[in-house]
Amino acid sequence: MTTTMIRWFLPVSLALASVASAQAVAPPPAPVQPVPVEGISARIVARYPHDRTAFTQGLVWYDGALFESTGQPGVSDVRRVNLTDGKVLARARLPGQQFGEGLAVDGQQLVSLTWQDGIAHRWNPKTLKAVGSARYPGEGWGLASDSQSLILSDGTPTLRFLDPKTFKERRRVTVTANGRPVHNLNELEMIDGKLWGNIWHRDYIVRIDPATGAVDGLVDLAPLRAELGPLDPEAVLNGIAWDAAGKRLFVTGKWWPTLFEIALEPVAG
Ligand SMILES: [Ca+2]
Repeated sequence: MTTTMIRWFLPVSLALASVASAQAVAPPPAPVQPVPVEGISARIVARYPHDRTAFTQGLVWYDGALFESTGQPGVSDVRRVNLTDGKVLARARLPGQQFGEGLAVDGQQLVSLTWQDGIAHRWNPKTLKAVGSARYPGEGWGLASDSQSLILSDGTPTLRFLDPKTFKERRRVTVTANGRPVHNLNELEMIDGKLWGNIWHRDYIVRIDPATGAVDGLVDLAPLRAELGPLDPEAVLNGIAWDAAGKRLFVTGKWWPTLFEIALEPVAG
């Protein structure tokens, strides 16, 4: 996978050449220093049942439990899930036709996005009762927290860092791999200071330096997808949750029958 997948990101020498030719009339841009992209493999540690009706948009581990947000109009929810059998222990429906999106932990509460409604909901994780909301411009796709800010993806290469209370934007970064913008960033997860993100309709996740937006790692999860057999074309990889206390990493996808615990290892060579 290493060569093929990393080649997909490979760059932009032509774009850089055209930038150079424009230097006669414009100040030179800051030099681009491509960051090497490490190939990472995923070893399957465990498989658990996953609700095949869950159009997974967000996945987090919090306080010893798995929480998931789902999309689609009229059926979107935020739910607490029993890891071992995949059963929904509790759920809160989103209002009306709101299309649920990413989910993150902020302090002792959960925060979930909506796709095009511009509304974020705040939840009590114990009761799954709504305890507040906030507005934001544009679309909402994935959400994660770095303990200071909420980090929002919207399908573009831009990540927005938001004040968790007001949802006011603090800063933004453009995610790039070898200098090339990375589109369709979706579900997110912070793990030990790095941000991990699904790429929508791709079988891999990327590791992002949240300070610069540079992708410095790539995990090929095609083998997980392959073992599930034929699925709906929209049943794509989407869902990363990190159990920091147990050092367990979970991934799943929209309408997937399985949630995987995986261990990441460098690709030899
Ligand atoms: Ca997540």
